[in-house]
Amino acid sequence: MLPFFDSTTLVDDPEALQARFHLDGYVFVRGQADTDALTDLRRQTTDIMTEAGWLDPDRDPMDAVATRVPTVEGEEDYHHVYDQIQALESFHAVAHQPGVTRVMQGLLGPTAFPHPLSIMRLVFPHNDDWATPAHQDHPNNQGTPDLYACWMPLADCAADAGALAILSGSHKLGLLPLEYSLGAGNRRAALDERVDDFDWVVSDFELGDMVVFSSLTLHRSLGNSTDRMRLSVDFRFQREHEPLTAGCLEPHFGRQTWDEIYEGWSDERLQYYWRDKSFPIVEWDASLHAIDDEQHDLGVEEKMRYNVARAQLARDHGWKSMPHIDKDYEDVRASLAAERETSLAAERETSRQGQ
Ligand SMILES: O=C(O)CCC(=O)C(=O)O
Repeated sequence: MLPFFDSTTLVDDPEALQARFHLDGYVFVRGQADTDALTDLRRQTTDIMTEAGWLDPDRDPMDAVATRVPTVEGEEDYHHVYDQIQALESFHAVAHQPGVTRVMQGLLGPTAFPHPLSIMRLVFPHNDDWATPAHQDHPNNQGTPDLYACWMPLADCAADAGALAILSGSHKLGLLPLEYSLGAGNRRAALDERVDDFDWVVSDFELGDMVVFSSLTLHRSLGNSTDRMRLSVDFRFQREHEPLTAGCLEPHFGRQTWDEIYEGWSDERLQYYWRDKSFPIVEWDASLHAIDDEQHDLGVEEKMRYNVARAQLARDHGWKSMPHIDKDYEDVRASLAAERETSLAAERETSRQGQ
């Protein structure tokens, strides 16, 4: 895979930065985010994970070495931890750091602001079936076409540690249809032969680096072949006075209210800050996110296979499993045993008739 084009030297030249963004559908810049703040956030995040028993107690928690079966968005084990992370002031504060604001205002102009919907990804190793598939953000977020995502890891993140890759120039393809996929969002873009005209690009990230991409740019995560979790944050920005869908103003997954999240925060400027801004709220169009029944059925099958593989992984490592994946494991084993019994009976009948 080719490396990112490095736009760090363009940060003080908004016109050149924007030109690069419009050419490639992304910019990658090094060393812009405050590394102390990111390290502090990583410490608080790994403390929560340690408390939940996710991490190897014999290793430095900051290494985030996982010792449990991978759990993913949508599962209670995941949300038990993620709900606590959602309430961290230091997490939401990253989107407002001066270094981040500088890049985002360079790209979007002086009214650029982050959506309060802030996302952290807790990506397990040994879990490449769940790597984020190639997709565009527009079907999820909708609203203004000039909605840009800013992705950064919470530690150095080599490409093979699950970094985010970009299909350079792919924003020019327009909006692509969707298919079911395992991985964050459960949707992938249906790629056609036109993508062969573009190159996937990625680089080893160092703490403080970020990649910013448009809501039509295809992006995906690479597999994580380390023993560490890949922890990263992604925030979405837009200009004032441009349309926005209501979901972008809610906490990720909507499991808590902002009042619950803000309990105990010290900086009031980070709370409800968007209420002073002006933008039209537009309907979220469910048809842009829909997949057909056949894709749904394929999804159920894929999820079942994934659960069986995870239940097997838990058994191989002696890790505690999760009831719903154990159930899929037992169901699949029972149906395989029944199939085997039926075919043995058929074989017995055939050989009896042949005697
Ligand atoms: O970090 C990931 O794996 C997914 C990130 C992503 O898809 C995004 O920021 O839009």
